[in-house]
Amino acid sequence: MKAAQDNLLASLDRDGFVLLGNPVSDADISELIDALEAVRQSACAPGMRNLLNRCDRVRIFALSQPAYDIASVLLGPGAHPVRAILFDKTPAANWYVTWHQDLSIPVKRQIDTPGYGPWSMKHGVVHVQPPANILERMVSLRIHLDDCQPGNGPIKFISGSHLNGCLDPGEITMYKTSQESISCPANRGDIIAMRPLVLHSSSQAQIPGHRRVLHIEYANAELPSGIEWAEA
Ligand SMILES: O=C(O)CCC(=O)C(=O)O
Repeated sequence: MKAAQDNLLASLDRDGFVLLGNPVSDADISELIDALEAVRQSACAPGMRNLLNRCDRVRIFALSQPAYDIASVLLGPGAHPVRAILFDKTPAANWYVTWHQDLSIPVKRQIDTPGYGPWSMKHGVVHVQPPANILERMVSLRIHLDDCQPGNGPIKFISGSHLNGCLDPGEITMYKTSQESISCPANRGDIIAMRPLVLHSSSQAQIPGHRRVLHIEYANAELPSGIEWAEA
């Protein structure tokens, strides 16, 4: 058990992502889908935000086995969920994302502090870009609610790109041109754990249908100067 946990953490630390095969039961996936579809307002949007607030089932899931245990293994005791987003690709919203790192965190209010910024507002929640050492104390779990095969626009990663902090556009280009990306298909019930700083992107789906991924971010870092984590 301890050896398996060490291996998981070693892969995440080396590559910036790791696939966990099928830790979520079919019953939990079905319940999540039902709860998410009940709060969904538009089939044309690429996803839904603020799900820790908007969907009780997501909040309960984020705080229970297996998700909470995995986050605790990867971040240590004190890990807590801070943001949950549903990403879906459908014929009506068949989007792609270019190579990027996830650089902003949700907080309760703006308190100007050296090293923190820019500040922004996303769907009514204050966000800020913290220093890299805060993002290094975070992990995102991508819970696959549908099979996501090569034709469904799976996420791609550039392995090891999380090891050099927040990258500028020149550094991102350097990674893109000098390193092969790794596409990460997954099945319903699988979880991909990723560091926010690993470069990731995804293409449009070639096969129409749902590609629902519940993305839950966990943190285990104190913020300075009275800045407080929000739950979004
Ligand atoms: O689900 C995807 O394809 C990528 C989503 C994304 O850009 C992100 O997690 O920041």
